[in-house]
Amino acid sequence: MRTWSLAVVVVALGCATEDNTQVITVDDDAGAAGGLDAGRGDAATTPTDDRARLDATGLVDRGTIPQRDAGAEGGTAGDGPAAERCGNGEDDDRDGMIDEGCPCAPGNTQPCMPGDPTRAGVGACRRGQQRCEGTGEFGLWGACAGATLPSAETCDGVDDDCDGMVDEACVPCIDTPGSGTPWQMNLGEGPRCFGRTFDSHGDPGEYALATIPPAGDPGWREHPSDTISFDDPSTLCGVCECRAGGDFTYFQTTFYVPVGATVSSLRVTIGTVDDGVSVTVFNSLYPRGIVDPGAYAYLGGGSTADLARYVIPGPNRVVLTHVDDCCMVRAIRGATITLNGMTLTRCGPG
Ligand SMILES: [Ca+2]
Ligand SMILES: [Ca+2]
Ligand SMILES: [Ca+2]
Ligand SMILES: [Ca+2]
Repeated sequence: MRTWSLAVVVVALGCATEDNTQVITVDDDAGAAGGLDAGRGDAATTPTDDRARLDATGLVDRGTIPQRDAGAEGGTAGDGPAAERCGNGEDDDRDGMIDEGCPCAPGNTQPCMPGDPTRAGVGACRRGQQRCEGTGEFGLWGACAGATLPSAETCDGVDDDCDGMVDEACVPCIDTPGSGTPWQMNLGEGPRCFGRTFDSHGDPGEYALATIPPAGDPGWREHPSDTISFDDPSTLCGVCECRAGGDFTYFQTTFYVPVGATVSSLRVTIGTVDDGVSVTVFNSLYPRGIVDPGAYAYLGGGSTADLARYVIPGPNRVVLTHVDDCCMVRAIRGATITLNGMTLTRCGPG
């Protein structure tokens, strides 16, 4: 890295003595190289090394390197590298060195930002600090340490590339923590009798005896079907009368909503269920979970009411509480979550 970076500067200086047009081209390359350095996180070590070598050869001539004809590039004047200015902690000429050649009082420090200074303070990007190195009356600015530079945008609620947009290009998708499948299943606590008999299968009152396991409960297991396919023998036969007891089985998934995305509708649809299911939404707004009055499906199947009002940016955990309230069938199949009319699928790579 040091050799390559130095080579660019030497080429720039060599051209500078011959042809101003060539200088413009090389200066742009140097700027791009500075960006790459920044991306790989080693920019902090480069400026000091290069600066020292340049100083030693007496080749520092900040007056000629930054020449630039913005008009010829079709760019807007002032949006590209300019002449290096002292004392601002910024790499004005984008040559990978900050305040190079600028005298300073040894021991002093200043905030600094490698690469594009306009990214500093935007999103995740933060300035670092550089120290004036040397002894005697004057020193030179050393490496910029501790800065947070732009990185590739990932869907995490942070503006990683510091362009002022959070999670741009991210779409809502299913991203269940610690699971290779969309759904996880938890068999819960087994059957219990209600002490009363409900009038209908999957009556909303039955779920009062259900206790949804926490997201990190060790009882969660990956469920192999993308849309749920559960069909086990009923545990209620001979234990509780029909609709007088229940065995609850839980299914959880988490979908992610990017900041800025509009959620106009959210429905959970159950293909078939015996005997019923309720849908609970958990997120930072509803850490204890919320069940809309329309968030039930009854014997047979069906869709919930629109649950969009409970959805927030970031992770949203959905738990299906399945109830078997009567011997002999105990099953649920074909569960999908539809957001803005589109069925949610797992988040793609990256
Ligand atoms: Ca510079
Ligand atoms: Ca500067
Ligand atoms: Ca992001
Ligand atoms: Ca961004």
